[in-house]
Amino acid sequence: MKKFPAIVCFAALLTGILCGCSADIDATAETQEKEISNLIVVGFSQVGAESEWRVANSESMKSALSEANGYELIFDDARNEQGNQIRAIRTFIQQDVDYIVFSPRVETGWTSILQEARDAGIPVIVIDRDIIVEDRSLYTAYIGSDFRKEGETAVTWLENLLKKQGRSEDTIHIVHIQGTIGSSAQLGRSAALDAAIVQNPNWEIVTQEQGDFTRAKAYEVMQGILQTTKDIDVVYCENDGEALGAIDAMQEAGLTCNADDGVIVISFDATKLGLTYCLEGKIALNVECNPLQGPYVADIIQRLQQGETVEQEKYIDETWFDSYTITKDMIEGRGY
Ligand code: GZL
Repeated sequence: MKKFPAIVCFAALLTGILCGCSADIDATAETQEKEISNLIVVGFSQVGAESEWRVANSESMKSALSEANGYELIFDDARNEQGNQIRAIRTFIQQDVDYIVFSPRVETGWTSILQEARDAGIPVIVIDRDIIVEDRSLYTAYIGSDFRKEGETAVTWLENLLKKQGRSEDTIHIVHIQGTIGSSAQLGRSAALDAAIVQNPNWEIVTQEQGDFTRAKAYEVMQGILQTTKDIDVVYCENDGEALGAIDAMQEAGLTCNADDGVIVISFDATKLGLTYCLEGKIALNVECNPLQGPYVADIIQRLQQGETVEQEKYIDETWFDSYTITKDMIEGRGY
């Protein structure tokens, strides 16, 4: 909310009450109460609650942008619909929040609503997944992951494992379960596998299915695949939820998921649940995708409040884990 000195607000409120103006005194009082509160009002449009990763991301934002830290956070769950995100952002504009933050479900379709935010003079911070807009001045900062790099980490690890196993010339049958189509996480992770297929002519994509980053959908599509073939060497899942769903279906069909003598399952996110499957050997490789972006967003807002300029793109450092080196302590020491 745009701020007025407290004494001015109080005087206006007192005048309104004394002259017995209409019923909008309550609204005036409430609005001015908020403005007197001096909290930084942040409207946050979250994609949904589709995965453990997403839940951790929401928790990170809520704890960083808490009232105790000087914020009023207006949190909206878009239930995995871009239209709901656009409506939420428009509402934030009408509420004249100080900042808009959103994790875009998909990369495109944001120009118009971001122009509305700019016309209203409200800075926008994009987190997690990236967006594609011609005019990058439409948003102030992006903080998230380099998804193509995550995918390249995965395919390089797979090339090295197959070399170690003496399978560099073997035909490798790969099932590819993609995340939400059009999201930068899916586009980056898929692009890395597509490029690796060109580099490794002995790698064969058995099928490419949409798992939408959920355990339930991946279980369903993997069940369908197993009706047609069990000649599978690798399952490349674009997040932990999908990996768990695919493993559920494969184990029900009698397949073993293991890097040495079973199906090699590759996953992304490195949530505690995903890393537990790694410790059990069911997930061979888990590439980290860090959801703890709340503190980064708070830092960006504080710097903007001080009139500083901030870097427009920031990728969070990330690592990877595999079933050969993961330990229980490593898992217990993690923040999500
Ligand atoms: C990646 C994030 C993805 C996660 C999934 O930054 O957008 O969305 O990999 C989540 O778990 O659903």
